[in-house]
Amino acid sequence: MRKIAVIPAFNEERAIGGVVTKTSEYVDKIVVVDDGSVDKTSNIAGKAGAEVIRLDINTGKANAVREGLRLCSGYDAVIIMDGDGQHLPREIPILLEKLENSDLVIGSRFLKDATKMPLNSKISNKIASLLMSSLIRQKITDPQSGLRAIRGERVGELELKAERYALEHIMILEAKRKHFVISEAPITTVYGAERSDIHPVRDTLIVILNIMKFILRL
Ligand SMILES: Nc1nc2c(ncn2[C@@H]2O[C@H](COP(=O)(O)OP(=O)(O)OP(=O)(O)O)[C@@H](O)[C@H]2O)c(=O)[nH]1
Ligand SMILES: [Mg+2]
Repeated sequence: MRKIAVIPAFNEERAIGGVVTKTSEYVDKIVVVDDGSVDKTSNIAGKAGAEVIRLDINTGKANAVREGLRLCSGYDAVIIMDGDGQHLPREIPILLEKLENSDLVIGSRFLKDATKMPLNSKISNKIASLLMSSLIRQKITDPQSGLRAIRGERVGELELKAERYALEHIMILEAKRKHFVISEAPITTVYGAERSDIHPVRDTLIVILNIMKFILRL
């Protein structure tokens, strides 16, 4: 099975080297997408062995992932993971195992011990979970999770008409509309000193707007 990982990374010079090195144990190729980082993210990712897509202007996580997915044809499994070190590359095989009977596997922090998750994240995740589960009529415990696996032959069916952090939600909605088999796998998320680029108000509004556009097929 040929496997590729797509890692969006924006100003992640502290973590990206380790993420690429560890991930390379589990996949055949790694694509890091860096759009407009002002630090050494691209350099470090390249030295660690990743193919780097470098865009000059920051376009957001959704666009970064879309760019990375363009390089995934010919692979049987596509892993998408964060570049900030919050995901454990050694858990990739857990997702790949689930992918044998699914088209999209979402790593869920709530199927494992989530006690270390900050309270605001817990609340926003719970609300997102209720909303997304009712929209697709299937229980999704962690719709915002960035660690996923997609069956390679189906990746091209996803348009991913999303902006910034709406990517995760829109991917689930599009997958359901295209009759993907969606499942979840338990994963760990590391909460440490990483900084988040999320602007709570702006990014929540973008997510809501993107979901509304999807439902109205705009
Ligand atoms: N290329 C690119 N990557 C991005 C962009 N925004 C976020 N990312 C990456 O997407 C991943 C997740 O972003 P975070 O800001 O950590 O968001 P999160 O992990 O969902 O949220 P936290 O729990 O707050 O950390 C990280 O690897 C970021 O570097 C962007 O505009 N461009
Ligand atoms: Mg993060």
